Amino acid sequence: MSNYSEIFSEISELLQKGKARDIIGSVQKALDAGAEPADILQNALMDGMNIIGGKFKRNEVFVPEVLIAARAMNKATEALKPHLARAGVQPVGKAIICTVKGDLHDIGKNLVKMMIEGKGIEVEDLGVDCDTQFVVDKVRETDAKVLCLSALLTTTMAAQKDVIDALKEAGIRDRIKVMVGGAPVTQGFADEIGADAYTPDAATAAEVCREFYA
Ligand code: B1M
Repeated sequence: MSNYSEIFSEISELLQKGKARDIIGSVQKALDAGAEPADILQNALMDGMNIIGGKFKRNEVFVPEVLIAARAMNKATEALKPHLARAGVQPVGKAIICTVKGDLHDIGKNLVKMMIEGKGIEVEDLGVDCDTQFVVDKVRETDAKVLCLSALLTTTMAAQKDVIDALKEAGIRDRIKVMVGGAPVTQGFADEIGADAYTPDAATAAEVCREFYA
């Protein structure tokens, strides 16, 4: 049991309730009390995010609650970032995320991004309606290990295949793991287009993504 379990529980609960303003004060309180930044990230913030992720998966909380918790997580990690950098805590690796060409839906993508960040992975968000060649160029330019493609429309699912085909054509398919998801996407579709993983929700996406950095 950590010496800081009381303040860590307080931070975890504030995160779950999405109290973005209060959480910064509590993170500072933990730092002032001598808690290690990495310990705060792992045992307070990620703990809260994992609890919310589990509840979301079981339909015990819904999108608005997850979004406000994610916003609180963002605020708290921003406050913690300079201390983490000083303590030499490096992200475990990098991932890229985007919504594919022709598709403007980004709520699910943003949730997946937050959950993956909650696992200590740095995520470059390319946004929505991402041109296939733009995504391929990004993969070539960065050392990201995982590419996450979101599609919400039956008409834009095909663009996930386009990205995988274009990566093959560019000769860089084996450089990156491709994860696909979004409401119309299925495991069968993912297998058909040669994706490395399909996950139905943000919490599972983060779990599976983290496994690629083992
Ligand atoms: Co759109 N839309 N929409 N829409 N919209 C849907 C998707 C639709 C199902 C509604 C319906 O008809 N019942 C339908 C698609 C039908 C189909 O193709 N099967 C639809 C349509 C038709 C359209 C337009 C064409 C409407 C029109 O203009 N005629 C248009 C298309 C615009 C475009 O993209 N080019 C359009 C526009 C919009 C808005 C802009 C108004 C808005 C988007 C706002 C935004 O995202 N900023 C919108 C919305 C909000 C929806 C609904 C209502 C909600 C989507 C959402 O955010 N869900 C949606 C109906 C519905 O789903 N009930 C609908 C919440 C979100 C958390 O879930 O995105 O599924 P979701 O993400 C989940 C998982 O799928 C998964 O994790 C997330 C969290 O667990 N996941 C991944 C997502 N990406 C992942 C990636 C992964 C792994 C998991 O790994 C890489």
